[in-house]
Amino acid sequence: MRIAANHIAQHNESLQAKHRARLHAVLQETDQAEAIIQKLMAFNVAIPSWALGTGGTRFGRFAGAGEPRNLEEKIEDVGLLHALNNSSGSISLHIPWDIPKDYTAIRELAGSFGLSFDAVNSNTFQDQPGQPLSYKFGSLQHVNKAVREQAIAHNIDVIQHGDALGSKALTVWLADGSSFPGQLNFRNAFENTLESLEVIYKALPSDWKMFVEYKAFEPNFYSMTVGDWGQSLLYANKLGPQAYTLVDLGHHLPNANIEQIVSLLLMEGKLAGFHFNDSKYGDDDLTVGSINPYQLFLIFKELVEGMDARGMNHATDLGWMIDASHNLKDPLEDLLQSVEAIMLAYAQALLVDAAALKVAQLNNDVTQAQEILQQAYRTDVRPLVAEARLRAGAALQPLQLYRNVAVRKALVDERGSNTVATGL
Ligand code: RM4
Ligand code: MN
Ligand code: MN
Repeated sequence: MRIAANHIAQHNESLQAKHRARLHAVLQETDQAEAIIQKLMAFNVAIPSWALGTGGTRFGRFAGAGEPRNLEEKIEDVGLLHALNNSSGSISLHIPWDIPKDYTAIRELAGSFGLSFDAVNSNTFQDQPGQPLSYKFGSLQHVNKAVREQAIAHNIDVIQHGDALGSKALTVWLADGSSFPGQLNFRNAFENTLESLEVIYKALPSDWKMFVEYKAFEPNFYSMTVGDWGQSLLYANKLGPQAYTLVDLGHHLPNANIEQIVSLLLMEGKLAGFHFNDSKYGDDDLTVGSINPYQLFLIFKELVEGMDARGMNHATDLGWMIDASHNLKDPLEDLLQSVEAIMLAYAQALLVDAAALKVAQLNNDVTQAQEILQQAYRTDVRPLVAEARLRAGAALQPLQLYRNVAVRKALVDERGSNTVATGL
């Protein structure tokens, strides 16, 4: 299904007057509006191929209706999102959940929706049917070299799939670790993992990056072999200039100061991948901005400041991706909400008066520093984000249009109500 351009135009027309009035109000708050709108128009967040179906929990999975049945339909779904918001212009594949059969046809299909392929993700946290050796006790860390070699070969295979599609990065997230004290030797697990990553690193095309993603716990509950940003940074530094740390917002221990982590990784030139989601307890993978939007804003403030300090391009120098998936909402509605939350936090961060904040910091004016941040956070930037969409030919209110044209019903009519997308 594709959303007809005239549907978008009609929708925008009907909301135009209200939008103008709202935009006018924000323009009174800042003289940066035009620059912010331009940056918002350039900004894109990749959609993970595994978030287009309803996610399960370990207790069950309640498939939604009209879920994409194959990679082609997943691309079509991301195309819908991108048509609605102009900010979802790429898709991130998880292998082997989504193995492309015909690269040229898949590239053409994606191109017809204005989409490209973001980082590819390897999967050595599950055993696949017919796989000779099990990952039950880890993959790249495994005590048995043959298991490590199998996991290395899989990662190299993933690079090849990604290369054929035009991806430029491999994300390695490992479930490796231990669930009981004494189960493994920490140093050996680290050394095996590093040695395995070194082989994969050597297989990277020269213009590729490797993202080493950390996670504090789950599925292992005593130790994770890439458990925090310090460990990820150790691997990335030892591997070389093409290796970086990836921050997934849900992968920290409770109350971690993620904005400080982001700031220091950027300072070291070692942050390159980002997974957005929200959580209250652990790796909850909830809709971005649904639990703690202020924290999201603070993280974006550090991202903007840290990227500017290094002269980085906000839109292209970091791999921005949503990594959320849950079992209640329509996945496409959920993703529209996540992208919106990201754009809002980004716009708020761009609104921060960096020069005034610097003065406040140099004067130890704590009250004023807080005022400056909250002034930006409390400004209603929704009209700026909507204006960026309007100018790009997307919808003023993506979710509203999605519902008005009954996208899900059309997908159910096309695909049926008993479809199950591959993924978690
Ligand atoms: C992990 C991690 C990875 C994602 C898998 C599905 O917790 O966030 O990025 O690929 O889940
Ligand atoms: Mn992740
Ligand atoms: Mn996760």
